[in-house]
Amino acid sequence: MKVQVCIIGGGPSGLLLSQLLHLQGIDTIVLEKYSREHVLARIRAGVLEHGFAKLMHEAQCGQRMDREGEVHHGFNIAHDGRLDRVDLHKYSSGNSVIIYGQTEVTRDLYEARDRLGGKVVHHAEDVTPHDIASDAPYVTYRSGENTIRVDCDYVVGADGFHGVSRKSIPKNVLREYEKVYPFGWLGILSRTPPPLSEVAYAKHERGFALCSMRSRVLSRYYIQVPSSDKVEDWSDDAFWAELKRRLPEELAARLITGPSIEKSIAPLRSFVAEPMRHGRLFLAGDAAHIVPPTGARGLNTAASDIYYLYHALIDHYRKGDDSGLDGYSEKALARVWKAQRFSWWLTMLLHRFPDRLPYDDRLQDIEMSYLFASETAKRLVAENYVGLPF
Ligand code: RFL
Ligand code: PHB
Repeated sequence: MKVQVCIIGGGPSGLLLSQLLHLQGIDTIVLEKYSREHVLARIRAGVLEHGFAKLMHEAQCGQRMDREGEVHHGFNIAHDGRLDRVDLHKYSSGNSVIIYGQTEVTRDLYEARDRLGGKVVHHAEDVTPHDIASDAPYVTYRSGENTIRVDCDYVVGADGFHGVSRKSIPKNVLREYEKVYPFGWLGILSRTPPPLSEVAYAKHERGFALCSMRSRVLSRYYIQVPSSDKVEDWSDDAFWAELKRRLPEELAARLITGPSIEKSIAPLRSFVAEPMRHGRLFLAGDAAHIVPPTGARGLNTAASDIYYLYHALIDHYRKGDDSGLDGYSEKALARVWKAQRFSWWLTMLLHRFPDRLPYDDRLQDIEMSYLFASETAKRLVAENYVGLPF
């Protein structure tokens, strides 16, 4: 089989790129290791930048997001028994974010791929890129007994943090930067109304907490837990009790609890791989970088990679201009590191670190009071939270 672009990974990055390229007449195939149901069962991002939403529209996938997503003009931070608000609209020149789950984004992309007859292979096993440093790369995968070869002009590695693409870049070329945090987020989804109309992050001496949502009737909550904790350690009752302890009284009193419909622990990690291109292989999204979820940047940063790559590939095929492809890694990484900085900063501000010094506690306190006393500080947070320009 021969395609122009072979995309490894059928998560949001891979599907979005294949849909955008297809609409421009560029032929792609998406190779996904798992089933569609498995991909759609992962509960992840909830907060989308307007730049991401624009790209979904360009991919002709924005209609349901417009109908069902909620535009939020601000978010809250609970600390020291009170609730403060960052007015995104005011401090980012009228911008906002959209609350629409990654599951729904992915579902819309799959449906769009179906409508256009896009090639998406599920259960693609042992996917392996070959000859990526040559002018004739190809990818092989196994389907049952058969090994299938896909010849292509370019390979895109959109196969997430644990994928194969990054690993196929020689070790002497790849530099990896990593910071692993000594805690994770235990998250639950519950069919209950959220306590506030906007997302609320909470800093508390027992640890971080987050009240988020997917809709007016579907809530998403997280609490910081030690890395050693297991999901089985936490009953729903224990989760709700701990969440309530970490929220200001007024907010805790508004919490409506119910059975969890999903419960999982996400480890917290910052990671960047450089460069994001080797020969004819381009990395995009979580395959190249991970942020702790605190700043809601992960999927949004994946979208900016896709934006740069999409335009670079159009320039290549339409105009024979390779400057976009040549500059991809540098351009994408410039924005990736800004997202890293913001996610790291918000993580440091809001979490309880097991090895902290009294000095660190005081710094955290002064950072928080400075944030809400300074118009400039609020502007910085708002500008990053709504997403820096692509
Ligand atoms: P994904 O979603 O991991 O998809 C990669 C796909 O590749 C497949 N795959 C393979 N396919 C073929 N061969 C192989 N060898 C393969 N290995 C893997 C996988 O099965 C999968 O389908 O990466 P992608 O597409 O780059 O998307 C990235 C996002 O998923 C991620 O950045 C976000 O979920 C991060 N994130 C958030 N981002 C935001 O922008 N806003 C948020 O509010 C937000 N909240 C979150 C988050 C991530 C979280 N977790 C669980 C880490 C909240 C949480 C709790
Ligand atoms: C979520 O709703 O899952 C969510 C919201 C904000 C974050 C991270 C996750 O920073």
